[in-house]
Amino acid sequence: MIISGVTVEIVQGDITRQPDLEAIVNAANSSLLGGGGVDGAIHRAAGPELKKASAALAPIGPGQAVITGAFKLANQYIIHCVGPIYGEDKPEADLLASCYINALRLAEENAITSIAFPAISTGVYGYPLAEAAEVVFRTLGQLIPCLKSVKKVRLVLFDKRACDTYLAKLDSLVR
Ligand code: AR6
Repeated sequence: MIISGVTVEIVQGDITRQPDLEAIVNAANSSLLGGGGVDGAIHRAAGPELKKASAALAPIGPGQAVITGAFKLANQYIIHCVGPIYGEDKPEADLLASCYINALRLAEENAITSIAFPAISTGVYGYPLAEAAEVVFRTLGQLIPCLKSVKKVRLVLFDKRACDTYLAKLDSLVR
């Protein structure tokens, strides 16, 4: 799908295996020391140097984002976001939207042309996938016309159910 000259892709896959994109986004926690889920996969793939680089930028709160190199990964950058814990960090939708806003702001500041996002907060942090997808599409719809350097945004969903949920939500929003 192309919106205002920006390609938006929805794919099923692993965020650590997107070698054609300049930046990937991590769903981290405030310590930026690594963890489970996407965070664990990214830290394993990037190697121990990542922990040193990211921990030096900690702590960050829900909705905030910081950028590091990608070390052993094929990408150039990793943008670390902390999503809201559903039911705890409020207002959840605004904090989740801020992750996407701040990640894209950092991408623009670093002249990044392509970026992959996982479904932030929808694992350990418990954000219902369809609800998160609505926030993601609404936020991207507002931001994309303002992007200058970013030309490709890939939403990477780990399993088929997540991918189908995103596609169904998108379908319901554009109807
Ligand atoms: N590639 C893409 N998506 C993935 C991958 C992967 N390799 N692995 C999991 N997902 P989560 P959160 C999906 O829990 O909810 C960590 O411990 C997963 O199916 O990784 O923001 C951090 O350190 C889900 O849909 O992130 C924090 O403590 C989505 O990615 C906490 O978990 C997000 O799940 C953050 O929780």
